[in-house]
Amino acid sequence: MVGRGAMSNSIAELKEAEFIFATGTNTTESHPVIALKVKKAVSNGAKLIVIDPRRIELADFAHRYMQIKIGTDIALYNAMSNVIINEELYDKEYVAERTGGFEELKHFIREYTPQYAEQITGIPSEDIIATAREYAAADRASIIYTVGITEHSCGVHNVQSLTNLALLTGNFGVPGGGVNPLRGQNNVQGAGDAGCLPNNLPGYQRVGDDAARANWEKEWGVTLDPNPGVTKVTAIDDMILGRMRALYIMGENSLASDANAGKTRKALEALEFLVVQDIFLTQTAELADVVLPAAGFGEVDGTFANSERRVQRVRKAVNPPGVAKPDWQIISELGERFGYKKKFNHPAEIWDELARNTPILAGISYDRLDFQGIQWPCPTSDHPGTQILHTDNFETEKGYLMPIPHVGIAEPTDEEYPLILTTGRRRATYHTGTQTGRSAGIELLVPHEWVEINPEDADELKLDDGEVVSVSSRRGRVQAPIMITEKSPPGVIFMSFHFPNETPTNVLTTDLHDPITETPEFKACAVKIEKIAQHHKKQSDKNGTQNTNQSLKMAD
Ligand SMILES: Nc1nc2c(c(=O)[nH]1)N[C@H]1C(S)=C(S)[C@@H](COP(=O)(O)OP(=O)(O)OC[C@H]3O[C@@H](n4cnc5c(=O)[nH]c(N)nc54)[C@H](O)[C@@H]3O)O[C@H]1N2
Ligand SMILES: Nc1nc2c(c(=O)[nH]1)N[C@H]1C(S)=C(S)[C@@H](COP(=O)(O)OP(=O)(O)OC[C@H]3O[C@@H](n4cnc5c(=O)[nH]c(N)nc54)[C@H](O)[C@@H]3O)O[C@H]1N2
Ligand SMILES: [Mo]
Repeated sequence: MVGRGAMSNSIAELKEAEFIFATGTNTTESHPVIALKVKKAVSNGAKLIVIDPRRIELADFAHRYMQIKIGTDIALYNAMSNVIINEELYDKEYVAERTGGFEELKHFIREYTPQYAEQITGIPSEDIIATAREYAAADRASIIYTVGITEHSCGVHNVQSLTNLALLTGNFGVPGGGVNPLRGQNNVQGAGDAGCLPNNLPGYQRVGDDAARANWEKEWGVTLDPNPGVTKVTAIDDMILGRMRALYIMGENSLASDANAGKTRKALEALEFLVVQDIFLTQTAELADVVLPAAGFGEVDGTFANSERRVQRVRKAVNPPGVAKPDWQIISELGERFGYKKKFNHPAEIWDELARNTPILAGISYDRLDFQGIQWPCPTSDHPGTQILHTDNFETEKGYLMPIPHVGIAEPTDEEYPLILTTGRRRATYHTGTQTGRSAGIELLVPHEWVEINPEDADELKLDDGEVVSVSSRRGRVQAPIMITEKSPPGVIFMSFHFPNETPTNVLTTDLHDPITETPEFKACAVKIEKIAQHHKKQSDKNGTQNTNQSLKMAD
C-alpha cells in the first residue's frame, strides 16, 4: 500500500505537522534539507519523536528520544497499536470504512503489551504508552522513515507494522500526515517510476498484468516475459552458480556497495561478460570487459523524480568530457544495434513514450515541466498533479492492517563475534566515495573511515581514541581508527561505507536478507574488534607469516 516507495504526502507539509514520528532516519545527515522542515515544525510547536539505536543529531531536537535495540521495531510499533486499540484511541469510522483486518490485528496484538515490548526494545513502557497516546491524539501526525528500518531482514514487516499505526488512526490522506519514506539516491524514485524494478513495467504496472504488457508489446514491437525478473541478491547467487553469465551495471559501484563484498567479487569474476556504464572508472568498472563512459548530472537533459513523486526537468549546462555520452543515448544506440527500429533524438521523445503507456504519468509532458515540477499521479494533461496520496481510496480499495510477529536480527552476536556492526552514512560523504572522494574540501571534513564505539566497549577492549583496530565478521576483515562516542550504544559499533579503498566495510556485512524485497540486512551483523598488534600476532602464529596489507583489505 505504501508500495511504490514514495512519500504519501509532500515535503513542504512537514512544517505543518503537529506530530512527527521519525524512525530509522538520520535525517540531519542524510536528508539535511528535509531535516530543516522537521526543525521548522518543531519550532512551530510540533512534537518530534525520534527512534534510533544511535543517539543521532536529530535526537537533540526531539521531544522524546527512544533508544531502540537494533532490529526490534516491530515490537515497538505493535505495542503502540496495542495501546491505541486497548484504550480505544483509534479512528472507529476510518477503521470501519477504509481498512480491513481489524479484528485479526486486535486479537493478535494482545500479547504485545508495552511491558513485553520494553523487554524486547529496551524502551521504557511509559514512553511507548505516551508516544502511542500522542500519536493517536494528533490530527496531523507524520511518520518519516528511511533505510534504518528497511535494510533489515524483517524490513517489509517493519514497514507494515509501522503502517498499521497510520491506518488505525486515519492518518492517511491528511495534510501533514501520512507515512513518508525519504528516498535515497537522486532519482531513485524516477528509476522505479520508469520500471527499473524486476517485477514492474513503468508506472508500477505488474509484469504479469496482461493489459499493461500488451500496451508495451505494441509500443516496442516485442513479446515481453510475464514473469518477474530476479533481484540483485538472487542475481549474485545465480552468477556464482553459472546460471547468469552476463551482466550490465549502470550507475552502481556494486563491488563496494553490495553486502558481503567477498561474495560479490566472486560473482562478478565468475561472469563471462560484464559491462559497466559509469561516469568514473570505479572498482566495479575495473572488473568489466567493457566500460561505457556516461555523462553525469549537469551534462544531460532529462527529468528527475524526487521523494514526494515530483517529476522535474533537469537541463544540460556543460558538455560531457571526452567520449562520454548521456545514458539515454548509450542505451538507444545499443537498441539500434540490436535491431530496434525507433531512433530517439531527445529525452522528451522517450518521456512521451513513457507517458503514453503509463497512467500515473500520462498527463505530464516536457512542455508542462518547463514551467514547474508535477507530482504523480497525474492522469491527464489538465490534471494539476497529486500532493497527497490516499485521500479517498487505496489502490487495494482497503488498507489492510497486518498482524506481524517480532523476529530477531538474522545474525545475532555470540561469544566469538560479540558486537553488532550497523552501517550507514555521514553528511559530508556519499556512498562508495566515487563522487565525494574526489573533492579536497570533503577530504578535509571527513578524511577517512572511523569506527564509532561506545566508551564502555572501548574501555573493555582497552582501546584509545583514534587507535587503528581490526574489525572482523564471519566474512572478512577491515581496519580503521576508532572514534569513542556516546552516540553509539554499548554493544553496537557504526561504520560508513564511504571509503571502500582503505576500509571496504562491505566485506563485513551479511547478505542475509528480507525474504520479500531481498534487501540485505546492512543494518546489523555480528563482528569483533581486535587491537592490530594482537591481530598480527595471531596471524603469524597461524601462518608463520606477518599479515599483509592486502589480506587486511579483502575478505578472508
Ligand atoms: N550525506 C549523504 N546523504 C545521503 C546518502 C549518502 O551516502 N550521504 N545516501 C542517500 C541514500 S541512497 C539513502 S538510502 C539515504 C539513507 O538515509 P538514512 O536511512 O537516514 O541513512 P543511514 O545512515 O543508513 O541511517 C539509518 C539510521 O537508521 C538507524 N537504524 C539502524 N538500525 C535501526 C533499527 O533497527 N531501528 C531503527 N529505528 N533505526 C535503526 C541508524 O542508526 C541510522 O541513524 O540517505 C541518502 N542521503
Ligand atoms: N554497508 C552498507 N552498504 C550499503 C548501504 C548501507 O547503508 N550500508 N546502503 C545501500 C544503499 S541504500 C544504496 S542506495 C547503495 C548505493 O550504492 P551505489 O549506487 O553502488 O553507490 P554509489 O557510490 O552512489 O554508486 C553510484 C555510481 O553511479 C555513478 N554515477 C553517478 N551519476 C551517474 C550517471 O548520471 N550515469 C551513470 N551511468 N553513472 C552515474 C557514480 O560514479 C557511482 O559509481 O548502497 C547500499 N549499500
Ligand atoms: Mo539508498
